[in-house]
Amino acid sequence: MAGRAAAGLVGVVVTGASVALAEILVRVAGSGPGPVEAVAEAFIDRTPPWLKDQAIAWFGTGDKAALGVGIVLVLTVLAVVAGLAERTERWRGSGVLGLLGLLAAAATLSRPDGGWGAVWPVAASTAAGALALPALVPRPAEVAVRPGPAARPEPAVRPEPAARPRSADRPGSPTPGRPLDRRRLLIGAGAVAGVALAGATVARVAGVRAPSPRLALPAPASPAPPLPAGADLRVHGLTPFRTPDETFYRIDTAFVVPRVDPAAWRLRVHGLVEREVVLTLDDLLAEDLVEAWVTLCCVSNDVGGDLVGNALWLGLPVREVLARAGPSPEADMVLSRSVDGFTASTPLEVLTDSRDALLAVAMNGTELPPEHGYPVRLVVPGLYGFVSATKWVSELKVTRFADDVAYWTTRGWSARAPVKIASRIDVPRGGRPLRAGEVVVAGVAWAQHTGIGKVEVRVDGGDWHAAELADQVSVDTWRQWLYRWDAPAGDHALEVRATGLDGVVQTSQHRPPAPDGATGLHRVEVRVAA
Ligand SMILES: Nc1nc2c(c(=O)[nH]1)N[C@H]1C(S)=C(S)[C@@H](COP(=O)(O)O)O[C@H]1N2
Ligand SMILES: [Mo]
Repeated sequence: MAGRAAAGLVGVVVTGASVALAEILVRVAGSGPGPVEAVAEAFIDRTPPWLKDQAIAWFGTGDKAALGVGIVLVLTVLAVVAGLAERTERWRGSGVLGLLGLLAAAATLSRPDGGWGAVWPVAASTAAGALALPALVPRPAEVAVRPGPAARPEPAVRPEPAARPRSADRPGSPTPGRPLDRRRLLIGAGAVAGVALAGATVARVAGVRAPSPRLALPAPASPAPPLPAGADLRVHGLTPFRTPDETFYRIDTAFVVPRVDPAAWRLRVHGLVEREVVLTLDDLLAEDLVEAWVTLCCVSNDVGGDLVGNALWLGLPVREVLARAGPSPEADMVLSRSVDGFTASTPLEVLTDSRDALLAVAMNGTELPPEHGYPVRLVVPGLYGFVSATKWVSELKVTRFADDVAYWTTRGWSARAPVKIASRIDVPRGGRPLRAGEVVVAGVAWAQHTGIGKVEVRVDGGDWHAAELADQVSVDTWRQWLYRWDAPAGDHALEVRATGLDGVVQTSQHRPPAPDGATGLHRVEVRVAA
């Protein structure tokens, strides 16, 4: 029993040390994804849409942390299996580690920032782990058959087993010889593993936390008009008009946020164009930049959800860059690509009309935070993020919907996805009972690139009542709304619906996010005390 526990423990220590070693080697080599990152991202890329939706439903934007915990758990179980397998037969556990290494190598090969040159750290550390395992796992045969000072024939009658300790593997046993060496080795390996793991963690955290180089952001050639005083109704609990970077939702397939060197950043515009264009960051920053408020929204946002935010963006209109490249008449789509391989399909006409479709370099007055696309991302008013808002963008391919398919489209989501009109109740949000009398009902509504014309509230399925609207900033941003409700005691259901400036009324028909955005009315149940 103790032997098996020790074997399992050795399996975990050796596997952990091997993974940590690979992570350190990757960091030292300075290129490619670490094995954990590669496996996580390869897994994310192969996650079926229903599972992705379920993950977002369960964990929200904590889905990556959940995946990380899941990977560590699975790895730990397999490490114990490796230790136990090694105990039953030499090299069997090494085989398990080898399979794990192959899996990590395959994942590394499949990543856009991976490839053959990035595989050696995994290969080397897997080999080290596979060699260490047989040397460190205590095997029952070696424990039971300890060669004495001289070989003795087996006595016909075995001595009482309890008469002497059978195993020198026992804690505190002073018996010299192999088992003690093994324990020393084990302690040594544990120490190495601990140091390696700590090193890898420090490197990882330092890499993630290190501030991105500041950019010499120019003043906007076309600044956004000052915000009207009435753009924010300043109601307690109501989502502010401007979403601060720290609370702006984050959705992407990157397990580890890509770190892009601004000096090395290039945007390549190619495909069905008269001439290829390559832009450096200095080129981009030297242009006349436009500032615009744009509300960004995720297609996975369910009715009443919070995968939506509004920020002030600064960037170069995409149409300027496209005009320089000269799209061919047969082109109808731009496939934008990020350094991590993510792609989005955006209709060419949306990127060439007058709207503020930007190659953004700043968010709310400063550089983009790494998790929101530093140094450059796309922001396109009116389209869900998965078909427009490519972060860490590195390439614009002018093409046709008939010829190219984007990341999420190959996973069952639409190729085209304009944002659907939506409205949300922020206060009250249920829970604590309300006091009878005037209750402020308030929230936000959005219909990007159309604009919100009207918001209405109804109680218990009764008549619709017009809500007050905050000042409109642009047709590309959400609008706060407020309704003063004279609340009678009892249980009530509040519902909200919006109407666009084009007269289209938000539908009450409930549909899930896949394949092109949820519909239905947000409903909040409240209890009003007498
Ligand atoms: N490189 C990259 N860009 C991406 C994504 C991604 O997975 N990878 N996700 C898109 C999706 S689905 C959305 S909703 C927006 C979210 O942008 P945010 O994280 O800045 O809010 O980014 C888009 N850009
Ligand atoms: Mo999204």
